Amino acid sequence: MAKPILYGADYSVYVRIARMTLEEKGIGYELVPLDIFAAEDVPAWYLEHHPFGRIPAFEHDGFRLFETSAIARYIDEAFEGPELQPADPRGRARMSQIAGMLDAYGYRAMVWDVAVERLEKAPADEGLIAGGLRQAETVLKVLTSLKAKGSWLLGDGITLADLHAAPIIGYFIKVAEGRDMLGRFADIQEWYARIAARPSFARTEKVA
Ligand SMILES: N[C@@H](CCC(=O)N[C@@H](CS)C(=O)NCC(=O)O)C(=O)O
Repeated sequence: MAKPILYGADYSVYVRIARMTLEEKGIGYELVPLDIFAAEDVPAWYLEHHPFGRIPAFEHDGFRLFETSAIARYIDEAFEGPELQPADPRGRARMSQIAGMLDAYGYRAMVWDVAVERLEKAPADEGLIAGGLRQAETVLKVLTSLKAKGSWLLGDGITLADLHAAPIIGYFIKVAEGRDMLGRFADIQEWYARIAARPSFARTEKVA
């Protein structure tokens, strides 16, 4: 089978979700650099891979995909390696719910409104940060309530839910407010320490 190709940049949390999935499956892949925030417009050729100009986009043997959850599922189902989705319908539904919740309510608030705003803006918009923190707190509360017993979000086996959550929370805790808040959610903090110790996490760390 041909090596899959991922288009994107190592700073992106969504690219990291897809890369962690490839790493956990033990699949070699090519990362084609695509800096979506470069001063120049998104190149026309890339819009054929992702018409909305976001990263990542994925390609395997001529099969093209965008949307990270779809990419992660394809990687899990099309390749040999450890299974990263629960076998039962309720576990799968929970997995999709967690990824969907993080996409809809977690990503913008935790990554952009809190972390990017604090790290990159001077002066930072404190109202935006405060709103982001309020939403982040709800996300962490819900994650705590949805977390199953066991090492991982859905129980004893690592799944795509863990791989979806780790890069988003990893970005959130780049800033003190994020670290302080995570510290108030002991179960999620312990889970995060566990996933941050995976080789897939270290191997997808942004190169400085
Ligand atoms: N729904 C998309 C979201 C991807 C996404 O938003 N990626 C960010 C980087 S982490 C991006 O490309 N942002 C560019 C922009 O907002 O213009 C997915 O699941 O892949």
